[in-house]
Amino acid sequence: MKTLKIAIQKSGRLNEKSVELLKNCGLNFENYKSSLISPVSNFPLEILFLRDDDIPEYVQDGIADLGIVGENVIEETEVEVAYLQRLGFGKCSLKIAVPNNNDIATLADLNGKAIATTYPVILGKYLKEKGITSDIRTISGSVEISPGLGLSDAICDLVSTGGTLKSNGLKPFADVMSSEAVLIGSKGSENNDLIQELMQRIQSVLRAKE
Ligand code: PRT
Ligand code: ZN
Repeated sequence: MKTLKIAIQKSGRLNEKSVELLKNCGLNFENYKSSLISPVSNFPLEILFLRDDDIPEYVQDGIADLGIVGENVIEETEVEVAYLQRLGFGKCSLKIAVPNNNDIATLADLNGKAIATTYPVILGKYLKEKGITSDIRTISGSVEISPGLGLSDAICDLVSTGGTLKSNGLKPFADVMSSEAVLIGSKGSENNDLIQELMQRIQSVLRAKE
């Protein structure tokens, strides 16, 4: 039978929980930080360690059969993949936040305002749906310092505890999307017997945690 490939984050917020989940499924593999690919010794599976941003496309293109990644990354990259299972970790929400002292009171007040984000696709769709026209400024990181530097009037970024917003003098203003880590597969992958087997193991690990 063909060996499956699953792509997980190499390092970062989802790495540890992804590795833990696979190990709890009874899969034996080495988790060397230096290797990009690790064979599983007791299941026809290889684990690919990647930047999270690359995971949706690898799965869409069938280079990996499965992937574990945040819903926010899937939505932003606009790929066609099958959502197989919500995994209950990596929970956060994408929010618009504004400086504590500001004159933005309603969504309509964002018209004509500059919003800094690393999520221009999701934010663009959200604003369009609400009939708002803002100037979306795409930056690659440290979004929270942008209003303080005078680079934007608001931001749109992921929030979990809210501590980062607070320490940068910002407050949450609108919820754009909520997100958690999910198992995705290439289109049609639901029908593969090995994937079914793996999904059953994942589901029983998740049930045991409830
Ligand atoms: O290197 P690579 O590209 O793989 O990783 P990355 O740096 O792009 O992503 P990483 O590891 O930071 O996050 C991976 C995924 O974790 C995200 O895509 C989300 O699905 C999920 N996640 C959950 C979060 C957070 N919580 C989170 N709080 N991702 C980022 N943050 C950041 C946020 O951007 C902000 O800077 O944490 C800060 C806010 O946190 P609080 O707790 O202060 O609110
Ligand atoms: Zn990333």
